[in-house]
Amino acid sequence: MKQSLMCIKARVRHPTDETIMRKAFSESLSIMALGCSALLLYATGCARAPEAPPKQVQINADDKMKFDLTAFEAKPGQKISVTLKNVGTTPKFSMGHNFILLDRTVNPGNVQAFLDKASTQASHDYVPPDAKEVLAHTKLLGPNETDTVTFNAPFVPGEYLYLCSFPGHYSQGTKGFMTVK
Ligand SMILES: [Cu+2]
Repeated sequence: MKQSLMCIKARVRHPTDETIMRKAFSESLSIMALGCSALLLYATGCARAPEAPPKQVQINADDKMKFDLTAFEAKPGQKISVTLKNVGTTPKFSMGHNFILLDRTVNPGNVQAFLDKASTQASHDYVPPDAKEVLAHTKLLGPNETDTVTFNAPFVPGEYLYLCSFPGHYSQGTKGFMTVK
């Protein structure tokens, strides 16, 4: 019985559609009426953990070409909003910063190929157009500028490299990992 009540609470906390909610509620009630079989609860999906709430991540980039946040975690599929701020004072054309999240096929051992490709794309904020390894990115920011990108974390657990692709910045420290687990 306790499990059924938890199930109802979990659904109510994330109402996406009132009709579905009501249906779920009445379904749960009839299950309880049936004798609260654990097997039935499992079959209706009530045993699944509720979805992780959205997560906000703030990263600052400075004139020393460093990110102040070099690691953060995400749950599989979690909605993530990354806000990048350029806290430096050097003009954008010589010290712009962006945030690019890459697929896990890209790692520190092979990232140079991506950086080389990105370095030729100044007119695209150093983001290669149609690059399939780019999962999410902000625009290129000048001093005091801020941009937010919202995306769903991949469902595949692992380490996802993020970086600023302005030429030369990766090797100085504008990089980090998002760990999905
Ligand atoms: Cu940069």
